[in-house]
Amino acid sequence: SIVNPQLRTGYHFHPPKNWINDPNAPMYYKGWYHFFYQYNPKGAVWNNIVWAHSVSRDLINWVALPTALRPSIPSDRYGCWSGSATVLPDGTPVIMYTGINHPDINYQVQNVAYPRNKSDPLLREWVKPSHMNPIIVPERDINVTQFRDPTTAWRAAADGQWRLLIGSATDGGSRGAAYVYRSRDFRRWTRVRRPLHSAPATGMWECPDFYPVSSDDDGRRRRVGLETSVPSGPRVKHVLKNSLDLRRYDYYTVGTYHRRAERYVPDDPAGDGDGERRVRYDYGNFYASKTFYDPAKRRRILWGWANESDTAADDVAKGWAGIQAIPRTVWLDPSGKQLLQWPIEEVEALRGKAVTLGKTIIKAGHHVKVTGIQTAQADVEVSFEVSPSALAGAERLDPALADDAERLCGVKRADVKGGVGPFGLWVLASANLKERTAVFFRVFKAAAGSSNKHVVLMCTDPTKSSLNPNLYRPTFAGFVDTDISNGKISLRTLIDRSVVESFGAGGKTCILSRVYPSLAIGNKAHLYVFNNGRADVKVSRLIAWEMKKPVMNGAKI
Ligand code: DQQ
Repeated sequence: SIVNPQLRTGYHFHPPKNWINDPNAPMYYKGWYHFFYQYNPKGAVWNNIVWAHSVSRDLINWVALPTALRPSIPSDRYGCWSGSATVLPDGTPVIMYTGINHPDINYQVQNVAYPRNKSDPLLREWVKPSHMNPIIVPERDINVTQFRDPTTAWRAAADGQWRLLIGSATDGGSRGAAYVYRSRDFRRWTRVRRPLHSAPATGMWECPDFYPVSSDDDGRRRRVGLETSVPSGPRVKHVLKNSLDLRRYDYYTVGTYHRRAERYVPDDPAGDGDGERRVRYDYGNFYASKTFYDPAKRRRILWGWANESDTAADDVAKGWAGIQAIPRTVWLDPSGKQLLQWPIEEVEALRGKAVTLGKTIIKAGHHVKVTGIQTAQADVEVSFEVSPSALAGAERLDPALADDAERLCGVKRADVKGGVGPFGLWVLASANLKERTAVFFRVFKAAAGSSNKHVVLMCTDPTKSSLNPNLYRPTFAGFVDTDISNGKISLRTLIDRSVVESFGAGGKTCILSRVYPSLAIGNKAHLYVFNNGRADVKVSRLIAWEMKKPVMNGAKI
Protein backbone atom coordinates (compact mmCIF):
# COMPACT_ATOMS: atom_id res chain seq x y z
CA SER A 1 0.00 0.00 0.00
CA ILE A 2 1.23 3.50 -0.72
CA VAL A 3 -0.86 4.86 2.12
CA ASN A 4 0.86 4.73 5.47
CA PRO A 5 -1.32 3.11 8.17
CA GLN A 6 -0.47 6.03 10.44
CA LEU A 7 -2.75 8.15 8.25
CA ARG A 8 -5.86 6.51 9.75
CA THR A 9 -8.00 9.27 11.19
CA GLY A 10 -8.29 9.55 14.97
CA TYR A 11 -11.18 11.74 16.08
CA HIS A 12 -13.31 11.53 12.94
CA PHE A 13 -15.94 8.83 13.25
CA HIS A 14 -14.81 5.47 11.86
CA PRO A 15 -15.10 1.76 12.62
CA PRO A 16 -11.93 -0.30 13.25
CA LYS A 17 -11.89 -1.53 9.66
CA ASN A 18 -13.78 -1.98 6.37
CA TRP A 19 -15.89 0.23 4.15
CA ILE A 20 -18.37 2.82 5.40
CA ASN A 21 -20.62 5.25 3.59
CA ASP A 22 -23.83 7.16 4.34
CA PRO A 23 -24.81 8.26 7.85
CA ASN A 24 -28.18 6.71 8.73
CA ALA A 25 -30.90 7.44 11.29
CA PRO A 26 -28.95 9.67 13.69
CA MET A 27 -31.02 10.29 16.81
CA TYR A 28 -30.97 11.03 20.51
CA TYR A 29 -32.65 8.45 22.73
CA LYS A 30 -32.73 8.18 26.51
CA GLY A 31 -29.44 9.99 27.05
CA TRP A 32 -27.56 8.42 24.16
CA TYR A 33 -26.69 9.62 20.68
CA HIS A 34 -27.30 6.84 18.18
CA PHE A 35 -25.49 6.66 14.92
CA PHE A 36 -26.00 4.08 12.17
CA TYR A 37 -24.11 3.90 8.92
CA GLN A 38 -23.85 1.97 5.69
CA TYR A 39 -21.18 -0.64 6.25
CA ASN A 40 -19.54 -3.59 4.49
CA PRO A 41 -18.68 -6.12 7.22
CA LYS A 42 -16.55 -8.07 4.75
CA GLY A 43 -14.19 -5.59 3.17
CA ALA A 44 -13.03 -2.10 2.25
CA VAL A 45 -15.11 -1.65 -0.91
CA TRP A 46 -18.86 -0.90 -1.25
CA ASN A 47 -20.69 -4.24 -1.00
CA ASN A 48 -22.77 -6.46 1.35
CA ILE A 49 -24.36 -3.37 2.84
CA VAL A 50 -25.72 -3.57 6.39
CA TRP A 51 -26.50 -0.96 9.06
CA ALA A 52 -23.73 -0.76 11.61
CA HIS A 53 -24.60 0.93 14.90
CA SER A 54 -22.65 2.96 17.45
CA VAL A 55 -23.69 4.95 20.50
CA SER A 56 -22.19 7.88 22.33
CA ARG A 57 -22.87 10.20 25.25
CA ASP A 58 -21.10 13.14 23.64
CA LEU A 59 -20.91 12.52 19.85
CA ILE A 60 -17.13 12.19 20.25
CA ASN A 61 -16.45 8.94 22.14
CA TRP A 62 -18.15 6.00 20.42
CA VAL A 63 -18.96 2.45 21.37
CA ALA A 64 -19.77 -0.08 18.64
CA LEU A 65 -22.90 -2.19 19.04
CA PRO A 66 -23.95 -5.28 17.10
CA THR A 67 -25.19 -4.79 13.53
CA ALA A 68 -28.63 -3.16 13.67
CA LEU A 69 -30.03 -4.16 10.29
CA ARG A 70 -28.87 -6.86 7.94
CA PRO A 71 -30.66 -8.52 5.02
CA SER A 72 -33.16 -10.92 6.60
CA ILE A 73 -36.60 -10.52 5.01
CA PRO A 74 -37.72 -10.79 1.37
CA SER A 75 -38.00 -7.02 1.06
CA ASP A 76 -34.38 -6.35 2.05
CA ARG A 77 -32.68 -9.60 1.05
CA TYR A 78 -30.19 -7.87 -1.27
CA GLY A 79 -29.32 -4.85 0.81
CA CYS A 80 -30.30 -2.56 3.66
CA TRP A 81 -29.76 0.87 2.16
CA SER A 82 -30.07 4.32 3.63
CA GLY A 83 -32.86 5.65 5.80
CA SER A 84 -33.80 7.72 8.81
CA ALA A 85 -35.33 7.56 12.26
CA THR A 86 -38.45 9.24 13.59
CA VAL A 87 -39.28 9.31 17.28
CA LEU A 88 -43.07 8.94 17.61
CA PRO A 89 -44.98 11.04 20.16
CA ASP A 90 -45.12 8.11 22.61
CA GLY A 91 -41.32 7.94 22.48
CA THR A 92 -41.01 4.96 20.14
CA PRO A 93 -38.17 5.33 17.63
CA VAL A 94 -38.95 3.94 14.18
CA ILE A 95 -36.42 3.40 11.44
CA MET A 96 -37.53 3.55 7.83
CA TYR A 97 -34.97 2.42 5.28
CA THR A 98 -34.66 1.25 1.69
CA GLY A 99 -34.54 -2.47 1.04
CA ILE A 100 -33.34 -4.12 -2.16
CA ASN A 101 -35.57 -7.07 -2.93
CA HIS A 102 -34.21 -8.38 -6.21
CA PRO A 103 -30.94 -10.18 -7.01
CA ASP A 104 -30.37 -8.67 -10.46
CA ILE A 105 -31.72 -5.16 -10.37
CA ASN A 106 -31.63 -2.73 -7.49
CA TYR A 107 -35.40 -2.86 -7.01
CA GLN A 108 -36.18 -0.49 -4.15
CA VAL A 109 -38.89 -0.63 -1.50
CA GLN A 110 -39.14 0.93 1.95
CA ASN A 111 -39.19 -1.06 5.19
CA VAL A 112 -39.64 -0.23 8.86
CA ALA A 113 -37.85 -1.56 11.91
CA TYR A 114 -38.77 -1.13 15.57
CA PRO A 115 -36.69 -1.66 18.71
CA ARG A 116 -37.29 -5.04 20.29
CA ASN A 117 -37.02 -3.45 23.71
CA LYS A 118 -37.87 0.22 24.04
CA SER A 119 -36.57 0.36 27.57
CA ASP A 120 -33.05 -0.45 26.38
CA PRO A 121 -31.46 2.98 25.91
CA LEU A 122 -28.90 1.39 23.59
CA LEU A 123 -31.61 0.05 21.25
CA ARG A 124 -29.46 -2.98 20.55
CA GLU A 125 -32.02 -5.09 18.70
CA TRP A 126 -34.29 -4.11 15.84
CA VAL A 127 -37.21 -6.09 14.50
CA LYS A 128 -38.82 -5.81 11.09
CA PRO A 129 -42.51 -6.63 11.61
CA SER A 130 -43.48 -8.98 8.79
CA HIS A 131 -47.07 -7.75 8.67
CA MET A 132 -45.78 -4.25 7.91
CA ASN A 133 -42.98 -4.80 5.40
CA PRO A 134 -42.45 -3.64 2.80
CA ILE A 135 -44.28 -0.56 4.00
CA ILE A 136 -43.98 1.50 0.80
CA VAL A 137 -43.52 0.12 -2.71
CA PRO A 138 -43.00 2.12 -5.90
CA GLU A 139 -46.15 2.80 -7.88
CA ARG A 140 -46.24 2.20 -11.60
CA ASP A 141 -45.06 5.64 -12.66
CA ILE A 142 -41.93 5.42 -10.49
CA ASN A 143 -38.63 3.97 -11.64
CA VAL A 144 -38.04 1.09 -9.21
CA THR A 145 -34.26 1.65 -9.25
CA GLN A 146 -34.65 5.33 -8.32
CA PHE A 147 -36.80 5.29 -5.23
CA ARG A 148 -34.89 5.42 -1.99
CA ASP A 149 -33.56 7.02 1.20
CA PRO A 150 -36.66 8.00 3.25
CA THR A 151 -36.26 11.05 5.50
CA THR A 152 -37.20 11.59 9.11
CA ALA A 153 -40.97 12.15 9.17
CA TRP A 154 -42.64 15.34 10.36
CA ARG A 155 -46.17 15.80 11.57
CA ALA A 156 -48.39 18.78 10.89
CA ALA A 157 -50.31 19.87 13.98
CA ALA A 158 -53.13 21.13 11.74
CA ASP A 159 -54.18 17.71 10.44
CA GLY A 160 -52.17 15.30 12.57
CA GLN A 161 -50.75 13.58 9.51
CA TRP A 162 -47.20 12.34 9.14
CA ARG A 163 -45.15 13.13 6.08
CA LEU A 164 -41.78 12.01 4.80
CA LEU A 165 -39.78 12.32 1.60
CA ILE A 166 -38.37 9.67 -0.68
CA GLY A 167 -35.66 10.55 -3.22
CA SER A 168 -36.37 9.82 -6.85
CA ALA A 169 -36.15 11.07 -10.42
CA THR A 170 -38.68 11.59 -13.19
CA ASP A 171 -38.52 12.32 -16.91
CA GLY A 172 -36.48 9.22 -17.63
CA GLY A 173 -34.18 9.88 -14.70
CA SER A 174 -33.11 13.38 -15.68
CA ARG A 175 -35.33 15.40 -13.36
CA GLY A 176 -34.48 14.94 -9.67
CA ALA A 177 -37.50 14.75 -7.40
CA ALA A 178 -38.52 14.26 -3.78
CA TYR A 179 -41.90 12.59 -3.25
CA VAL A 180 -44.05 13.19 -0.19
CA TYR A 181 -45.75 10.23 1.46
CA ARG A 182 -48.43 10.85 4.08
CA SER A 183 -49.82 8.71 6.84
CA ARG A 184 -52.20 9.00 9.76
CA ASP A 185 -50.85 6.01 11.66
CA PHE A 186 -47.26 5.55 10.41
CA ARG A 187 -48.42 2.30 8.79
CA ARG A 188 -50.47 3.10 5.70
CA TRP A 189 -48.63 5.60 3.53
CA THR A 190 -49.98 7.27 0.43
CA ARG A 191 -48.10 9.36 -2.04
CA VAL A 192 -48.91 12.94 -2.89
CA ARG A 193 -48.89 12.78 -6.66
CA ARG A 194 -46.80 15.87 -7.36
CA PRO A 195 -43.38 15.84 -5.76
CA LEU A 196 -42.65 18.29 -2.93
CA HIS A 197 -40.04 19.67 -5.27
CA SER A 198 -38.08 18.68 -8.39
CA ALA A 199 -35.50 20.24 -10.67
CA PRO A 200 -34.47 19.55 -14.27
CA ALA A 201 -31.12 18.02 -15.24
CA THR A 202 -30.18 17.17 -11.66
CA GLY A 203 -30.64 13.39 -11.94
CA MET A 204 -31.49 11.08 -9.06
CA TRP A 205 -31.88 12.84 -5.71
CA GLU A 206 -30.23 10.60 -3.16
CA CYS A 207 -30.63 11.06 0.58
CA PRO A 208 -33.01 14.02 0.63
CA ASP A 209 -33.20 15.96 3.88
CA PHE A 210 -35.89 18.50 4.78
CA TYR A 211 -36.06 20.53 7.96
CA PRO A 212 -36.92 23.90 9.52
CA VAL A 213 -34.23 26.44 10.46
CA SER A 214 -34.04 29.85 12.04
CA SER A 215 -31.31 32.26 13.02
CA ASP A 216 -32.80 32.93 16.43
CA ASP A 217 -30.83 32.31 19.59
CA ASP A 218 -32.04 31.37 23.04
CA GLY A 219 -31.35 34.80 24.50
CA ARG A 220 -27.95 33.62 25.71
CA ARG A 221 -26.33 33.72 22.29
CA ARG A 222 -26.80 30.03 21.72
CA ARG A 223 -28.23 29.06 18.35
CA VAL A 224 -31.46 27.17 18.52
CA GLY A 225 -32.23 24.25 16.27
CA LEU A 226 -35.79 23.31 15.45
CA GLU A 227 -37.58 20.02 15.79
CA THR A 228 -38.43 18.58 12.37
CA SER A 229 -42.20 19.19 12.64
CA VAL A 230 -41.94 22.96 13.19
CA PRO A 231 -43.71 24.64 10.24
CA SER A 232 -42.34 27.43 8.04
CA GLY A 233 -43.36 30.83 9.45
CA PRO A 234 -42.24 34.40 9.95
CA ARG A 235 -38.95 33.44 11.61
CA VAL A 236 -38.68 29.92 10.28
CA LYS A 237 -37.54 28.76 6.87
CA HIS A 238 -37.07 25.29 5.49
CA VAL A 239 -34.00 23.69 3.98
CA LEU A 240 -34.19 21.04 1.28
CA LYS A 241 -30.99 19.14 0.65
CA ASN A 242 -30.34 16.57 -2.04
CA SER A 243 -27.31 14.47 -2.78
CA LEU A 244 -26.84 14.61 -6.52
CA ASP A 245 -25.65 11.25 -7.72
CA LEU A 246 -24.56 12.87 -11.00
CA ARG A 247 -22.13 15.22 -9.27
CA ARG A 248 -21.58 13.52 -5.94
CA TYR A 249 -22.23 16.73 -4.04
CA ASP A 250 -24.81 17.76 -1.44
CA TYR A 251 -26.74 20.84 -2.55
CA TYR A 252 -29.35 22.66 -0.57
CA THR A 253 -31.73 25.56 -0.95
CA VAL A 254 -33.46 27.71 1.65
CA GLY A 255 -37.15 28.35 1.14
CA THR A 256 -40.70 27.92 2.35
CA TYR A 257 -42.70 24.78 2.98
CA HIS A 258 -46.36 25.24 2.00
CA ARG A 259 -47.96 22.46 3.91
CA ARG A 260 -51.43 22.63 2.41
CA ALA A 261 -50.18 22.56 -1.13
CA GLU A 262 -47.52 20.06 -0.02
CA ARG A 263 -44.93 22.04 -1.93
CA TYR A 264 -41.56 23.56 -1.17
CA VAL A 265 -40.56 26.81 -2.89
CA PRO A 266 -36.90 27.90 -2.74
CA ASP A 267 -36.35 31.61 -2.08
CA ASP A 268 -33.84 31.78 -4.91
CA PRO A 269 -35.00 29.64 -7.84
CA ALA A 270 -31.51 29.89 -9.34
CA GLY A 271 -30.35 27.80 -6.42
CA ASP A 272 -31.82 24.77 -8.16
CA GLY A 273 -30.14 25.53 -11.46
CA ASP A 274 -26.70 24.80 -12.72
CA GLY A 275 -25.06 28.11 -11.98
CA GLU A 276 -23.08 29.88 -9.32
CA ARG A 277 -26.04 30.32 -6.99
CA ARG A 278 -26.09 26.68 -6.02
CA VAL A 279 -24.98 26.37 -2.41
CA ARG A 280 -23.40 23.35 -0.83
CA TYR A 281 -22.84 22.24 2.72
CA ASP A 282 -19.26 21.58 1.82
CA TYR A 283 -17.23 22.33 -1.28
CA GLY A 284 -15.00 19.31 -0.79
CA ASN A 285 -15.46 15.64 -0.06
CA PHE A 286 -18.82 15.38 1.73
CA TYR A 287 -21.84 13.36 0.59
CA ALA A 288 -25.11 11.66 1.52
CA SER A 289 -25.42 13.84 4.61
CA LYS A 290 -28.27 13.89 7.07
CA THR A 291 -29.32 16.13 9.97
CA PHE A 292 -31.17 15.36 13.18
CA TYR A 293 -32.64 17.45 15.96
CA ASP A 294 -30.91 17.04 19.30
CA PRO A 295 -33.51 17.73 22.01
CA ALA A 296 -30.87 17.55 24.75
CA LYS A 297 -29.10 20.66 23.53
CA ARG A 298 -31.80 22.11 21.26
CA ARG A 299 -29.67 22.10 18.16
CA ARG A 300 -29.69 20.60 14.69
CA ILE A 301 -26.67 18.49 13.85
CA LEU A 302 -25.37 17.56 10.41
CA TRP A 303 -23.56 14.31 9.66
CA GLY A 304 -21.84 13.75 6.29
CA TRP A 305 -19.75 10.99 4.76
CA ALA A 306 -16.26 11.62 3.37
CA ASN A 307 -14.77 8.87 1.25
CA GLU A 308 -11.13 8.25 0.42
CA SER A 309 -9.09 9.94 -2.31
CA ASP A 310 -6.62 7.10 -2.75
CA THR A 311 -7.24 4.14 -5.07
CA ALA A 312 -9.62 1.25 -4.39
CA ALA A 313 -6.56 -1.04 -4.41
CA ASP A 314 -5.11 1.05 -1.61
CA ASP A 315 -8.33 0.85 0.35
CA VAL A 316 -8.23 -2.93 0.10
CA ALA A 317 -4.56 -3.00 1.13
CA LYS A 318 -5.06 -0.74 4.13
CA GLY A 319 -8.34 -2.45 5.05
CA TRP A 320 -10.49 0.62 5.62
CA ALA A 321 -12.30 3.24 3.57
CA GLY A 322 -14.54 6.13 4.55
CA ILE A 323 -15.10 8.31 7.59
CA GLN A 324 -17.73 10.74 8.80
CA ALA A 325 -17.05 14.46 8.91
CA ILE A 326 -17.11 16.04 12.37
CA PRO A 327 -20.77 16.52 13.32
CA ARG A 328 -21.68 20.15 12.66
CA THR A 329 -24.26 22.36 14.29
CA VAL A 330 -26.26 24.08 11.54
CA TRP A 331 -28.42 27.17 11.70
CA LEU A 332 -29.65 29.91 9.40
CA ASP A 333 -27.33 32.78 8.57
CA PRO A 334 -28.97 36.11 9.49
CA SER A 335 -28.98 36.96 5.76
CA GLY A 336 -31.47 34.11 5.34
CA LYS A 337 -29.61 33.05 2.22
CA GLN A 338 -27.52 30.20 3.53
CA LEU A 339 -26.70 28.07 6.55
CA LEU A 340 -23.85 28.45 8.97
CA GLN A 341 -22.03 25.36 10.18
CA TRP A 342 -19.73 24.86 13.11
CA PRO A 343 -18.14 21.76 14.66
CA ILE A 344 -20.23 20.62 17.64
CA GLU A 345 -18.89 22.17 20.84
CA GLU A 346 -18.02 18.73 22.25
CA VAL A 347 -15.03 18.60 19.87
CA GLU A 348 -13.36 21.17 22.08
CA ALA A 349 -13.09 18.59 24.88
CA LEU A 350 -10.42 16.90 22.77
CA ARG A 351 -8.23 19.97 22.76
CA GLY A 352 -4.95 19.40 24.57
CA LYS A 353 -1.73 21.36 24.55
CA ALA A 354 -2.07 24.71 22.78
CA VAL A 355 0.15 27.31 21.13
CA THR A 356 -0.84 30.82 20.25
CA LEU A 357 0.51 33.35 17.86
CA GLY A 358 -0.21 36.95 18.82
CA LYS A 359 -0.34 39.79 16.34
CA THR A 360 2.02 38.77 13.55
CA ILE A 361 2.51 40.35 10.17
CA ILE A 362 3.02 37.82 7.41
CA LYS A 363 4.85 39.80 4.81
CA ALA A 364 4.17 39.38 1.14
CA GLY A 365 5.68 36.12 -0.04
CA HIS A 366 6.56 34.95 3.48
CA HIS A 367 5.49 32.18 5.79
CA VAL A 368 5.67 31.58 9.54
CA LYS A 369 5.97 28.22 11.23
CA VAL A 370 3.71 27.39 14.20
CA THR A 371 5.85 25.41 16.63
CA GLY A 372 5.49 23.82 20.06
CA ILE A 373 2.80 21.20 19.46
CA GLN A 374 2.30 18.24 17.16
CA THR A 375 -0.02 19.20 14.33
CA ALA A 376 -0.82 15.91 12.59
CA GLN A 377 -4.00 16.06 14.69
CA ALA A 378 -4.90 19.61 15.59
CA ASP A 379 -7.63 22.19 15.78
CA VAL A 380 -6.50 25.56 14.45
CA GLU A 381 -8.37 28.84 14.75
CA VAL A 382 -6.95 31.91 13.06
CA SER A 383 -8.15 35.46 12.44
CA PHE A 384 -6.62 37.35 9.54
CA GLU A 385 -6.63 41.03 8.83
CA VAL A 386 -5.75 42.90 5.68
CA SER A 387 -5.58 46.67 5.94
CA PRO A 388 -8.61 48.15 4.18
CA SER A 389 -6.31 50.25 1.99
CA ALA A 390 -4.47 47.12 0.85
CA LEU A 391 -7.75 45.74 -0.47
CA ALA A 392 -7.34 48.15 -3.37
CA GLY A 393 -4.58 45.83 -4.57
CA ALA A 394 -6.97 42.89 -5.04
CA GLU A 395 -6.76 41.03 -8.33
CA ARG A 396 -9.29 41.50 -11.07
CA LEU A 397 -11.68 38.61 -11.39
CA ASP A 398 -11.65 36.96 -14.80
CA PRO A 399 -15.33 37.18 -15.83
CA ALA A 400 -15.06 33.77 -17.49
CA LEU A 401 -14.31 32.24 -14.08
CA ALA A 402 -16.44 34.51 -11.92
CA ASP A 403 -19.18 31.89 -11.51
CA ASP A 404 -17.03 28.87 -10.99
CA ALA A 405 -15.10 28.76 -7.72
CA GLU A 406 -13.70 25.34 -8.42
CA ARG A 407 -12.22 26.26 -11.79
CA LEU A 408 -11.02 29.57 -10.42
CA CYS A 409 -9.09 27.80 -7.69
CA GLY A 410 -7.79 25.25 -10.19
CA VAL A 411 -6.22 28.13 -12.11
CA LYS A 412 -5.28 30.31 -9.13
CA ARG A 413 -3.71 27.73 -6.89
CA ALA A 414 -1.83 28.40 -3.68
CA ASP A 415 1.43 28.90 -5.57
CA VAL A 416 0.03 31.47 -7.97
CA LYS A 417 0.97 34.87 -6.61
CA GLY A 418 -1.93 37.25 -6.07
CA GLY A 419 -2.73 40.75 -4.83
CA VAL A 420 -4.63 40.15 -1.58
CA GLY A 421 -3.89 36.50 -0.91
CA PRO A 422 -3.59 33.68 -1.37
CA PHE A 423 -3.09 33.68 2.40
CA GLY A 424 -3.91 30.95 4.86
CA LEU A 425 -2.50 27.75 6.32
CA TRP A 426 -0.15 25.10 5.08
CA VAL A 427 -1.14 21.99 7.00
CA LEU A 428 0.36 18.50 7.05
CA ALA A 429 3.54 20.05 5.68
CA SER A 430 6.89 18.27 5.62
CA ALA A 431 9.94 20.03 7.06
CA ASN A 432 11.32 20.69 3.58
CA LEU A 433 7.86 21.91 2.43
CA LYS A 434 7.89 19.44 -0.43
CA GLU A 435 4.58 18.23 0.94
CA ARG A 436 1.89 20.62 2.12
CA THR A 437 -1.84 21.13 1.81
CA ALA A 438 -2.89 24.75 1.46
CA VAL A 439 -6.14 26.12 2.88
CA PHE A 440 -6.51 29.75 1.94
CA PHE A 441 -8.45 32.82 0.96
CA ARG A 442 -7.99 34.95 -2.10
CA VAL A 443 -9.66 38.31 -2.56
CA PHE A 444 -10.77 39.68 -5.94
CA LYS A 445 -12.27 42.96 -7.05
CA ALA A 446 -15.94 42.41 -7.68
CA ALA A 447 -17.50 43.26 -11.03
CA ALA A 448 -19.13 46.68 -11.19
CA GLY A 449 -22.65 46.62 -9.81
CA SER A 450 -22.15 43.74 -7.31
CA SER A 451 -23.41 44.24 -3.78
CA ASN A 452 -19.98 43.80 -2.18
CA LYS A 453 -16.85 45.46 -3.52
CA HIS A 454 -14.88 42.27 -3.21
CA VAL A 455 -15.29 38.61 -3.95
CA VAL A 456 -13.69 36.20 -1.50
CA LEU A 457 -12.65 32.75 -2.61
CA MET A 458 -11.88 29.96 -0.16
CA CYS A 459 -9.81 27.11 -1.45
CA THR A 460 -8.12 23.87 -0.45
CA ASP A 461 -5.22 22.99 -2.68
CA PRO A 462 -3.89 19.46 -2.12
CA THR A 463 -1.85 19.30 -5.33
CA LYS A 464 1.35 19.26 -3.26
CA SER A 465 -0.06 17.21 -0.40
CA SER A 466 1.92 14.07 -1.12
CA LEU A 467 4.91 12.80 -3.05
CA ASN A 468 2.95 9.63 -3.67
CA PRO A 469 1.49 9.26 -7.15
CA ASN A 470 -1.94 7.75 -7.86
CA LEU A 471 -3.86 9.94 -5.48
CA TYR A 472 -6.92 11.96 -6.42
CA ARG A 473 -5.92 15.54 -5.67
CA PRO A 474 -8.63 17.93 -6.79
CA THR A 475 -8.56 21.55 -5.73
CA PHE A 476 -11.78 22.34 -3.88
CA ALA A 477 -13.26 25.81 -3.57
CA GLY A 478 -16.28 27.89 -2.74
CA PHE A 479 -17.03 31.60 -2.61
CA VAL A 480 -17.49 33.14 0.82
CA ASP A 481 -20.53 35.38 0.98
CA THR A 482 -18.96 37.92 3.31
CA ASP A 483 -18.25 41.63 3.23
CA ILE A 484 -14.50 41.90 3.68
CA SER A 485 -14.35 45.71 3.49
CA ASN A 486 -13.11 45.81 7.11
CA GLY A 487 -10.29 43.49 6.06
CA LYS A 488 -11.18 40.71 8.52
CA ILE A 489 -11.77 37.04 7.92
CA SER A 490 -11.39 33.91 10.04
CA LEU A 491 -10.54 30.29 9.40
CA ARG A 492 -10.82 27.16 11.49
CA THR A 493 -9.21 23.93 10.32
CA LEU A 494 -9.49 20.49 11.89
CA ILE A 495 -6.50 18.36 10.97
CA ASP A 496 -6.71 14.61 11.52
CA ARG A 497 -3.83 12.81 9.77
CA SER A 498 -5.54 12.36 6.40
CA VAL A 499 -8.38 14.83 6.86
CA VAL A 500 -8.30 18.59 6.47
CA GLU A 501 -11.73 19.99 7.37
CA SER A 502 -12.05 23.77 7.19
CA PHE A 503 -14.65 26.34 8.18
CA GLY A 504 -14.28 29.77 6.60
CA ALA A 505 -15.72 33.02 7.99
CA GLY A 506 -17.43 31.44 10.98
CA GLY A 507 -18.86 28.54 9.01
CA LYS A 508 -20.10 30.26 5.86
CA THR A 509 -18.01 28.11 3.56
CA CYS A 510 -16.71 24.65 4.46
CA ILE A 511 -14.26 22.35 2.69
CA LEU A 512 -13.28 18.83 3.68
CA SER A 513 -10.38 17.25 1.85
CA ARG A 514 -8.59 13.88 2.15
CA VAL A 515 -4.81 13.86 1.73
CA TYR A 516 -2.15 11.18 2.20
CA PRO A 517 1.31 12.62 2.85
CA SER A 518 4.34 10.37 2.51
CA LEU A 519 6.63 12.55 4.66
CA ALA A 520 4.34 14.76 6.74
CA ILE A 521 3.23 11.97 9.05
CA GLY A 522 3.11 11.95 12.87
CA ASN A 523 5.78 14.22 14.37
CA LYS A 524 6.95 15.08 10.87
CA ALA A 525 3.78 17.00 10.08
CA HIS A 526 4.12 20.77 10.45
CA LEU A 527 1.88 23.81 10.38
CA TYR A 528 2.56 27.20 8.77
CA VAL A 529 0.79 30.42 8.03
CA PHE A 530 1.59 31.63 4.52
CA ASN A 531 0.98 34.67 2.40
CA ASN A 532 1.58 34.49 -1.31
CA GLY A 533 0.01 37.83 -2.17
CA ARG A 534 1.53 41.29 -2.70
CA ALA A 535 -0.21 42.80 0.32
CA ASP A 536 0.97 42.06 3.85
CA VAL A 537 -1.48 40.13 5.99
CA LYS A 538 -1.80 40.33 9.74
CA VAL A 539 -2.60 37.34 11.89
CA SER A 540 -4.48 39.01 14.72
CA ARG A 541 -4.62 35.76 16.63
CA LEU A 542 -3.92 32.11 16.02
CA ILE A 543 -4.51 29.26 18.46
CA ALA A 544 -3.67 25.69 17.63
CA TRP A 545 -4.50 22.78 19.90
CA GLU A 546 -3.19 19.25 19.77
CA MET A 547 -6.13 16.88 19.61
CA LYS A 548 -6.48 13.95 21.97
CA LYS A 549 -7.75 10.61 20.83
CA PRO A 550 -11.32 9.72 21.79
CA VAL A 551 -12.70 6.22 22.29
CA MET A 552 -13.52 5.26 18.73
CA ASN A 553 -15.50 2.07 18.32
CA GLY A 554 -12.61 0.00 19.63
CA ALA A 555 -14.53 -2.30 21.93
CA LYS A 556 -17.99 -3.71 21.41
CA ILE A 557 -20.52 -3.77 24.21
N1 DQQ B 1 -25.92 5.05 -0.70
C1 DQQ B 1 -26.94 4.10 -0.29
C2 DQQ B 1 -28.17 4.51 -1.02
C3 DQQ B 1 -27.95 5.95 -1.26
C4 DQQ B 1 -26.49 6.02 -1.59
C5 DQQ B 1 -26.47 2.71 -0.58
C6 DQQ B 1 -25.90 7.39 -1.39
O1 DQQ B 1 -29.36 4.26 -0.26
O2 DQQ B 1 -28.77 6.47 -2.28
O3 DQQ B 1 -25.30 2.40 0.14
O4 DQQ B 1 -24.51 7.33 -1.16
